[in-house]
Amino acid sequence: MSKLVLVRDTRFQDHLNPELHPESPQRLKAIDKVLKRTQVIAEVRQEAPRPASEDDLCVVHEPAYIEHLQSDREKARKSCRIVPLDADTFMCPDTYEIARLAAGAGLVAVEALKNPDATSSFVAVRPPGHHALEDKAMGFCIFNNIAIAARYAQKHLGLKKVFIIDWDVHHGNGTQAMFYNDPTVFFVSFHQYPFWPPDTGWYKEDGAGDGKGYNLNIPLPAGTGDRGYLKAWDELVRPVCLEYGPDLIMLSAGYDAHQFDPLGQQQITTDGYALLSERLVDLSCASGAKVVGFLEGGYNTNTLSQSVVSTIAVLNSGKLVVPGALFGGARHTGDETLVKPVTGDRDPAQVDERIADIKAYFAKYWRSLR
Ligand code: X5A
Ligand code: ZN
Repeated sequence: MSKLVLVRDTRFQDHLNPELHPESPQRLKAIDKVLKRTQVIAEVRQEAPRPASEDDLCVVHEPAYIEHLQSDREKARKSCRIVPLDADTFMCPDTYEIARLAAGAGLVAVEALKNPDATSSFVAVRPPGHHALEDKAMGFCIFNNIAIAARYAQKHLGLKKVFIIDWDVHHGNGTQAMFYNDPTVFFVSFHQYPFWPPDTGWYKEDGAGDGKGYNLNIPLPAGTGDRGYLKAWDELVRPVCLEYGPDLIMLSAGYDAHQFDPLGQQQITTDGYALLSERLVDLSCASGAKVVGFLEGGYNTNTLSQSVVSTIAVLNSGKLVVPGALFGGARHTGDETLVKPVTGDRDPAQVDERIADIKAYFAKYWRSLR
């Protein structure tokens, strides 16, 4: 009885960054390996991706940007080289096609939710998407996969109100920018703050025009762990989401807030990601909206793969699946049958104060916070 549709493809391993770049094909190879070793692969339904059309992409991206990428693709092809799009983002000869396939995977995942048996879907793709702007590649991202799929869900499935939760350690600046004026897409981002990108993600960035109050940033200090994330979820995300009443919930699922991630300084455990995923199931049940997850960051291939598979297993079963039971001896936590007590934050008082400040600020928009 599988409730989750997984969209994956080995072609997503063909997007290459320069050597030693953290966003590597190994990330997806590791996820595939854990999906197989745990047998979770046999429990889910799989669908193949298809490339997004230029029209699909142009709903959120500038046509001139797409043309620019096409000329960069020619450059990469002629030189047989990896060409830079910005300081961190690169294009190999195959990247353009693969990035289109990654965006298209999201459309397949959204469409899969038409099936009454499917309550969720997940796209295990690269390149990631949440930093990509209308007219600019950024932070390892080329097309904004989740934004493209959100618009597609509204246009082709008649899902009017979309609630996006972004738990990648970096602020989802691209997604925020695309929906900043739009009350039909509510954007929530948890992120380490201050961090990268610089100068975005403060909670006073709360939307503009008709979209005022529909952009919720949850900037958390370095050292925040499971406790702080779960508390922010319970006190901010859950009430606001239920008051908003979405037709679809989308997740920018980055795993770089893990305690062993090389890029972030947050303290989420693999168990913490399982608990956050359980919260997502709860929100889906309570709101009646289905869930589609998109892989974003996460650069420790061991903890990335176990955390991603935990999310998939929890969404697929509709209840908490204990990572210790999934990974057994490969996860050495002592008692494998229990979720460990959640880890603390380095400075819980500072986290509590931040959550209280955000709650007080947002209470003017959402009565459930009063
Ligand atoms: C998708 C993602 C991180 C970019 C960091 C650039 N991007 N310094 O995690
Ligand atoms: Zn990230």
